[in-house]
Amino acid sequence: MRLAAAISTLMFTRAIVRPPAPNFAEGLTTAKLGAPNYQRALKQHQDYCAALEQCGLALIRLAADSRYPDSTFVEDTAILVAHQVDGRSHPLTQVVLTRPGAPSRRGEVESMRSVLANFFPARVEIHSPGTLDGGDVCAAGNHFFIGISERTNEAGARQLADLLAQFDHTSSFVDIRGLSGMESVPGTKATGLTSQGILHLKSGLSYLGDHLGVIEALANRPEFANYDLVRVNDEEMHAANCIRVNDHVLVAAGYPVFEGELRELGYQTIALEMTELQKMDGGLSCLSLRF
Ligand code: CIR
Repeated sequence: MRLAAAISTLMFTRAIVRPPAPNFAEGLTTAKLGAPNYQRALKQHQDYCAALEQCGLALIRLAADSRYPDSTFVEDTAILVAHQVDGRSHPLTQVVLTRPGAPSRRGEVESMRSVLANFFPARVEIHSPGTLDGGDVCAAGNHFFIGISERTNEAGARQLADLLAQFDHTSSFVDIRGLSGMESVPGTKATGLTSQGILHLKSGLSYLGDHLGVIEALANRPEFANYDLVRVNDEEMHAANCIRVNDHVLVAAGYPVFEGELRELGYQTIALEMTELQKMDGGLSCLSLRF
């Protein structure tokens, strides 16, 4: 049996979200797509929130925080390591507060610490010299893929792996530094790319329940050999950052080949306009913390 088929999909009941602040355009970006339109970004975020609610989630809506222009990308600040009871996330879920690789984003963790304290009694954190962004952590059932990237260093990845082992979860590292060849792809609509490759592991990898969605540049990595893959072609690379939320998969609009393949495989998709968030290297996964 293929490994992925043996993994059950976690049912989520809640998500933490934070809208973009008015100075959203002052955040970090490598995408050369121009400045985002703030009103459109807000609308795209609202539509995203509505889609999460359509999937059955109750939202914990944080106030926009202009101290941190990238703070709408809440996923980067914490890793939620789920314990399941009857297929649902349980209060025993472990929380790992991250230490984002970009110094301008480190302060985002403090407010997340107090929000998460309302839900989870125990929290641990990544310490210096480790750095870790949530966007580099892809949970696939009880196994976690941890990207080593420009944001997540080996010390941070190792700290997380040790914590996961304490929580009875396994992990493997996927080094995405220097992933080459992407910028030369003609006509690519991909963002989330640095001059070396992808920004975060989940810019190129998603766990769908029965499959991994993965960009071509990562598809032959031995770490994924035991999984059923849905390959994302080079022109649609940005589509790889999609999220399975209960019975649906949220995908970025405008990537018909990938979305069509998901539908053929039986996934119910919800396509969402992401253009303004993509301009700041954002994708679907980074806009919420789901549990
Ligand atoms: C950053 O560069 O940190 C933000 N502008 C984008 C973060 C996107 N996060 C993610 O993919 N997990």
